[in-house]
Amino acid sequence: MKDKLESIKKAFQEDLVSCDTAERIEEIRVKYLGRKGAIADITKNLSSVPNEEKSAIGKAVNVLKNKISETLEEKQKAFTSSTKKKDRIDVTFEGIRRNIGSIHPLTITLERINEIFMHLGFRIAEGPEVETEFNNFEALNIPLDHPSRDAFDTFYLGKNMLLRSHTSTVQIRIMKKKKPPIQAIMPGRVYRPDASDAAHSFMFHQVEGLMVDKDIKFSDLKGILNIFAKQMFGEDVKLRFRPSFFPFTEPSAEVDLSCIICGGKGCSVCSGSGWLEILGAGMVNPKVFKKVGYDPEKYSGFAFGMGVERIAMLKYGISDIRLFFENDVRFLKQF
Ligand code: 2U9
Repeated sequence: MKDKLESIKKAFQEDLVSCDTAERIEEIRVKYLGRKGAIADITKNLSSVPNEEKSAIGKAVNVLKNKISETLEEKQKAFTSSTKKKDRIDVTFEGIRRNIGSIHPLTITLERINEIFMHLGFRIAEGPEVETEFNNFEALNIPLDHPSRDAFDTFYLGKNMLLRSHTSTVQIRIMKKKKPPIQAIMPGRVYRPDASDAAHSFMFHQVEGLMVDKDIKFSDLKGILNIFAKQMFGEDVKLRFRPSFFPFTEPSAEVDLSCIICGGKGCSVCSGSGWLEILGAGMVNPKVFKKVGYDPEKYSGFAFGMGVERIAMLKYGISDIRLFFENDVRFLKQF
């Protein structure tokens, strides 16, 4: 009987090595402590043990039974706490909220501008931000002594190269390459070394537009810009064209929008005038056509330019341009 007890003890120790899952712990418990297990089997056979040995063997069986039971309980506890820590999934636990962000207000504005002009038949054209002096100034009839060509008003990069100060360079590139008809808008970043304040940034975004063909008139420009203003700011807005001067357009106009806050009556946003300046425009100067090899007797065209930040500031009531570039989530998440 003693030998049998020893062999049960040995078998149990061997089984413990593979005791690493909840199922295996239960299997071993049944094998040794179950109704038909090894301990039950040896207890049944106690009657055949001589009386003088019965008490000692009985005690040894109990000791082994308790040892097996304690060991399995410890294994069970260790296993439960390790699965709690690592592997268990608490389905009632609140999920991790991912910060998915939102579309930047300048992107929303730019995409809306693009969409309006695309529906009017304009294509979208892009070009490089590093440009030649010819494309940025000379081709646009901007003379050498013009203040915008001063080193304080343009980021020069080296001989004849600069960071474009408007996207008009893209119009020049298209016209140098392709004959009319042309109907396109040019969105993109532009650079001017202005000191930063609520209204100025050394980098901002423009959308310029160009339409060139036979018989393009100022009334075509007015029609297109009126549709744009109504689709961007609402059916009730009006435009006002004031005579102005730009070297690249003749005649030229600055274009005002009836105040979207007061409807034109006069308020603090429009400084009591009822109007907000939103863009510049005009008929392409014949001198510009000559620079790119177009015959100004044959073709005419209009052009316009607007600052995307200015449009977004008016649309959303934003009073400081720096907010667009500071990446403050408290600002950005409102759009
Ligand atoms: C070509 C010929 C003419 C584009 C034009 C303006 C008037 C204008 C400003 C608006 C606010 C620049 O962003 S802003 O500071 N733009 O007033 N832009 S006409 O005229 C062109 C462009 C290209 C070949």
